[in-house]
Amino acid sequence: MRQQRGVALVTALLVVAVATVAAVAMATRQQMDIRRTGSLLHSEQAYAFSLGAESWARVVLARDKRDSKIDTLYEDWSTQPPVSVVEGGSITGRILDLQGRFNLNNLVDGNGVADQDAIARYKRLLRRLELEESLADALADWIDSNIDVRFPDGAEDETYLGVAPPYRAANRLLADVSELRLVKGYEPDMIDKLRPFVAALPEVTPLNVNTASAEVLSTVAENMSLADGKSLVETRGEDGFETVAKFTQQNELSGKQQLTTAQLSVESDWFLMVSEANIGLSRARLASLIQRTDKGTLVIRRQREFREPVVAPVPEADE
Ligand SMILES: [Ca+2]
Ligand SMILES: [Ca+2]
Repeated sequence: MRQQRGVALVTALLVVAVATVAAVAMATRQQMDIRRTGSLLHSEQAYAFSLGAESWARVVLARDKRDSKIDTLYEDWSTQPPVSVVEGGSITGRILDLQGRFNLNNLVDGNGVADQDAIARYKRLLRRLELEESLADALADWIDSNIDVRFPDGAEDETYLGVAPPYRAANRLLADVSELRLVKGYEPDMIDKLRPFVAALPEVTPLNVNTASAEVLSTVAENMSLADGKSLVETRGEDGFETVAKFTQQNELSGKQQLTTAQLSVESDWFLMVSEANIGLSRARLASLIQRTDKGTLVIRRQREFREPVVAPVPEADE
């Protein structure tokens, strides 16, 4: 009898214990569901805000094209970042001009044939950044359509098929600067050093001398120094060069190798809108490659993972 009571008590305790565990598990799961749904909603909201920033960029760039013939770093699209507080968080971003950078895809012409002049310019940029010139030949081979190895530093399939895991040379335009990681000789620290000065645009583009950095400007002709580049930036000032001719007439360029005006410009068609939205604990980053044409602006590509800084120093105006 005593033993039976004992068993009944143990059974009752077990039932209570199981019921408690089940109740706690249900409550915890419900709470997690609520949290998960909340963070999912926040991340969707953050992405929507990033897309909003992209639309803002397209409007600002289209308006700028109507209002001005040249593009400088002191215009609204460059100086007015859309930093703003939105419901439940904030969004920040910036429009970058990619035509003020050396376009790595300029190493080949429209037919996939290497452009010796562009390769020479790229070598000067590599030297300026204290990187090995040999990186130029390797990249030209990676992009050019043929499979002939450039002398002395080129690399085609033979090189890449010999690594583990093996792969082949792309033999077409770079899709993104990060693709450099696959090219012979390019180490991550070198790519980071190059990153602020280069772009990988889907067509051959002229360099906008009104937005290019002193480093890049000092490579447009042979035998230029970084000081020449800095002095060109100073001369250009806030107003910029009105025409390419005004730029090529500058003292820093006189007597230097002839530049073709097709390689230079005073305006830009290719931009990158980078933004970051923070809502609750969720964050969305977005980089949109925008092409500006006479007919309007087009978003050519969107990336949610990228290395470009979202908040970079806006150029200081020289008084
Ligand atoms: Ca403009
Ligand atoms: Ca090739």
